[in-house]
Amino acid sequence: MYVVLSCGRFGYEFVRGLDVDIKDILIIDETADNLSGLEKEGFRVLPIKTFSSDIINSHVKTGDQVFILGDDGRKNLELIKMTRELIPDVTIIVNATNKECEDKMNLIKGVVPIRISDSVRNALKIALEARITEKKATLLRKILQKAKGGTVAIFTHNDPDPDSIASALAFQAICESEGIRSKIYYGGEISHQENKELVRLLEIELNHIKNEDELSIALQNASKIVMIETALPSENNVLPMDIVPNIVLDHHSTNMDVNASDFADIRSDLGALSTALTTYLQKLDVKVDSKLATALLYALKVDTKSFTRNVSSTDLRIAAFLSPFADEELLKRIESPPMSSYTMDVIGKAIVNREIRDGVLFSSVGYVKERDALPQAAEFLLRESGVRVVGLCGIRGFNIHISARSNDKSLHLGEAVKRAFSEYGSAGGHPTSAGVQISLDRVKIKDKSDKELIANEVANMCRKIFFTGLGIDISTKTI
Ligand SMILES: [Mn+2]
Repeated sequence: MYVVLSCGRFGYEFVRGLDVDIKDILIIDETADNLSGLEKEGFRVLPIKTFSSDIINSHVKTGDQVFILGDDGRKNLELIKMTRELIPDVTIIVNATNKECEDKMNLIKGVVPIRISDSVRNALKIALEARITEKKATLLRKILQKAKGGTVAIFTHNDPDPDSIASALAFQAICESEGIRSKIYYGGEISHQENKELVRLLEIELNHIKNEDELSIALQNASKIVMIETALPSENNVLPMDIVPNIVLDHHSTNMDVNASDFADIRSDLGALSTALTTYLQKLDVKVDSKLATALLYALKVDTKSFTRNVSSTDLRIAAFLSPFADEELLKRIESPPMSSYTMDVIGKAIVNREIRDGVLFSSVGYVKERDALPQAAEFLLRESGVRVVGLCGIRGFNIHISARSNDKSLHLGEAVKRAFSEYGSAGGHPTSAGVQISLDRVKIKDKSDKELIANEVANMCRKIFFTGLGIDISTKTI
């Protein structure tokens, strides 16, 4: 049996939500008026004047599940005590109306306090959010209708990451469902192996803007300009500074004013922009196919570090929505892309040449044919136990490249590398990954045709700067 002692404002909804046969629920309350509705719905009710030991004794038995759902926390506490004295080992779920009551109730064994008011507030919040998204989605549809006949130009940020690629893809799907042509543009390059694999496996069509001419053609042909995961023209995107985009969608907060002529939605409450785009897809009834779902889910995973960082309840809800549509096999292949045999060779060389001092690993591989091999090898080297920072140096064309990786939380690798190398070339990056590029002219070598000599000189120079820059003493020999 389920016995409800006192119902309160939200208790009625709570009772209706219980996933049990309603004939097994008995509701006893001092407010008789409220009970008639429940009685009509088939619940067993018992209106009383006031709670007493007699009433509890004759209606509650050991083994019953007791709910105390009144609005008055102190009264609920008294009811707990009264019930407990008569039936010591009954479990009681109780409405803790405030923190003070909750703390007191938590001290009593077998009592589970809940904050019904918080649940209601959350439900209201979700309902309100849904309403706002619906309004925004309708507005977006209206705006896009005006772009019919032309091509919507969707711009991601430079070196697009999975979140911007998936979000752009979702925006394209919205355009498509409205019967509008669109093209996705990006500047910089698609760098990580995983990102390349995402684009390749899902056959995503992205247009690379390589120069001013290509940009002006793209802009001339655009009926609407959309910015995805980037909010300010010219900042980390190919758009000119003086342009006002029609639509801006981002999830990074910015101190600057976001300027959009038609529509802007900056969702800094979300872990990934893909979450926001998925809610638009839902509201606009756009079909989410397996390709799109896979891209969006992968983006969500990357941006939230597999749901461990910056993740909101909305992100989780959207992930749950996407996962049945996503292609698990494809997702796996994107996450661990195959390594080329060339990269394997570079890794082999990097392992042989490595030197480790105080958890800092430096290695050098001389001339490389594929630049991507360096970051992949650097990442691999970081897996060695005890290693916290990796610097891997290679030469490509007329430039020296260093890929650096770190798992040391007390270090900002990008800053460290910048301090060490900025006087030689360009250097910098993120807390856990960084890069350096130095022109070969900076290395003083007599015989410029002797590649082996050049590689040795470069390795010696970079080794010294790297170790010293990270505060490692290189005067002593290592074994
Ligand atoms: Mn993102």
